[in-house]
Formats: sequence, structure tokens, C-alpha cells
Amino acid sequence: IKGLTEQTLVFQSVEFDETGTIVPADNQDIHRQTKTTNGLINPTINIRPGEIQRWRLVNATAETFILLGLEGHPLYQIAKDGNALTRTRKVERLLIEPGTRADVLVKGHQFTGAYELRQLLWLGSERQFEPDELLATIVVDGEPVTGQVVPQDLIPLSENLSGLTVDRTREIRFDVKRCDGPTQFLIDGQMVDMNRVDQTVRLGAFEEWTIYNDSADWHPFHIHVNDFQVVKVNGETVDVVSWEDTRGLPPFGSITIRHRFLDFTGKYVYHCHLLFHEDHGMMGVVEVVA
Ligand SMILES: [Cu+2]
Repeated sequence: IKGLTEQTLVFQSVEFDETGTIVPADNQDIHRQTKTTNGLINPTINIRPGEIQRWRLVNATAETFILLGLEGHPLYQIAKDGNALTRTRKVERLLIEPGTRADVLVKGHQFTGAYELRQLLWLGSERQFEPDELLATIVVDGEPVTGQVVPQDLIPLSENLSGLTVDRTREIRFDVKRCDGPTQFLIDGQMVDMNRVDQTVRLGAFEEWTIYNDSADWHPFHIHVNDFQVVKVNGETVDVVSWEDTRGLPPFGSITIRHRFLDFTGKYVYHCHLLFHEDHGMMGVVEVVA
């Protein structure tokens, strides 16, 4: 993998007015936004037939769930949020939530030509859906490359946290209250207050947090500083295949994560990575104490 050609693809979502000027962020409507890849509308990416490239994908949108698909090509996921997977995951489509990153290997098709990299139709919840939209065009051209093989086994976890005994468990609840007045985006019934500490953790502690979603919307859960491993989704045990720092909370579901609070004392945050939710209160403060 090390010697492969790399492409970094940063996806953003931007609204332009009729003169082609970017609308100020606060006035943008997500349903009028255009997707950009590295700041361009539908750029071209070149690959040779049979060539394997490493693509570093970044969902840098404020609140767009990207279900990614590349015409004629499977995606071989090898990393999540900057962390290697233990083994390659071959998928036809890959959901990249706001704030998450994924590395994939792409092997250029044996037939030269143009292939579309698309955000596919995604129906996440009643309020969260994305249309099918073109993101980039992949041009397969040039001298064929032979002998390149997608590796299956990658890098073992530095530690698998799933079988170990934790120091402490916590339950955290995300909720959206739609009633009179502005919609409230809450964690444990409260909007964020930077002067309040919501979780006090001992330095070095090994904890399991179950994060419940009491709302009908998806919320990409994100915490700063220390990555986590997801050990359960909706109460069902799942195989740990990587460290992560952002993971979607399914509507009316939950994720259970395990993490160690290493190296740093002090305050930092966990929050929904859907920026509208985060900016309207869906964030909490953790303080790590010696
Ligand atoms: Cu949210």
C-alpha cells in the first residue's frame, strides 16, 4: 500500500447564488447545496487499468451523509478515521458520515473509459435524505498495470478492548425536542454549557459508554483526544475492526464504545458531528482529572 499513488478527496457541500457566489454559511439551505470534491465541481481523477490507488476520503460537509459508490468498481476499505482496519472490507457502497474519514483502495477497471463517482440516494430518516449526485469522474486510461493485488490482512489492533473488564460504564442519551419554539438538540436533557462538566473521568480510566439515540434522526457521535472501539450496535455485539473517532447513532438505537482516557488531563468535548445539531446544543464536556 505504501508505494501506491494517493488521492485525497475532500467532499464539501456549498450553496451558490445565481451569480455563482457562495451564500454565507448561516443562510445556506442543505437542499440547495452543490457537492464539491477538493473544491471543484466534478473534477477528473486519472487511474490506469489494473492500477491500485489509495484514496483518502474526507466528509468535510456540515451535515451531509455521503453514500459513496464508484461505477464499475468495488471499494476496498482499509482505514477509518485515520486508523487501519484489521482486514480489507470490500463494499459496493460506503456510507461516510459527516466528519468521518475513510481510506479505500480502488483498482482501475480493465476497460478504459469514464466512470462516475457518485453520492447515491440515501434515505436515512424522515428528515435526513440525500439525492443521487455526481461527485467526480474517474478516467481509466493509459498503459495497463499488471500484478497489483489488493491485500486482505492489514494491521492488527494495538489492543482489542472488547473482551476486557472496564473500570466504569456510563449511559449518555442524545435527543431532539421539537415542540413550541426552536428545536432543541440535547444530550442527557441539556444543551451544552462550556462552564459545566458533564463527565468526570480519571486519567488512565478504561470505560464503556453506551450512547442512546432517543430521536428519529441520525447523529454521528464524535469525541476528541482518544479514539474508541465500537463493541455493540443497538445492543448487539459487533466485531471490532478498527479504532474510530466518529460513528453514527442510528435513530432510536444505540452504540456501545470502549475507550481509554490516556495521556492528557483537562477538558474537551464529545458531540454530534452534524454541525447544525452541535451548534444548537448537542455537545457535552468531559474533564479528565489526575
Ligand atoms: Cu445530531
